[in-house]
Amino acid sequence: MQQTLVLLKPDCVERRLIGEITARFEAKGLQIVAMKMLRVTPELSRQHYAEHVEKPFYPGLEAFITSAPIVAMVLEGLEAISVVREMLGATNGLKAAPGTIRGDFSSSRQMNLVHASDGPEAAERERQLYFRDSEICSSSPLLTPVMRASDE
Ligand code: FUP
Repeated sequence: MQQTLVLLKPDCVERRLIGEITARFEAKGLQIVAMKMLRVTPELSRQHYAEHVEKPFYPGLEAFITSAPIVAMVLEGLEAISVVREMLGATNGLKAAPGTIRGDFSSSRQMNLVHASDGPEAAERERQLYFRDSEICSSSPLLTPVMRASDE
């Protein structure tokens, strides 16, 4: 079982796609174990995008991610990190395959609607940026036996 950190970015919130995109994750069988709306500060942006801070596109990225509220969530499921990344599609909405979230809803490299952790280390680091341990609400959903075999 894995957990991954997902952000519904300012464009997702402004375009009122929170419900539509969250519904895809739930329909897939991922469980929301933490969720909150917040405004990303410049300091949080620099921590979140630490690997990009020195890149030429960073100032525009920071202006965008701090421009309006976001929704942060932790999703839990089998292979959740790679499953969610596949559901998002390529970074640039113009290149993302149809059927993926970015492929279906985004035509932009910057305004690509959703962030998701790209590996186990990032997932743990990013989860701690947005949530305290006490905010994670793990449980055993009653639906699990009708969504996958017990040995999967
Ligand atoms: P991803 O892992 O798909 O979220 O993408 P990256 O880590 O490569 O990039 C982080 C964010 O920077 C992306 F959401 C889009 C943005 N970005 C730009 O705005 N311009 C660029 O040239 C590259 C990335």
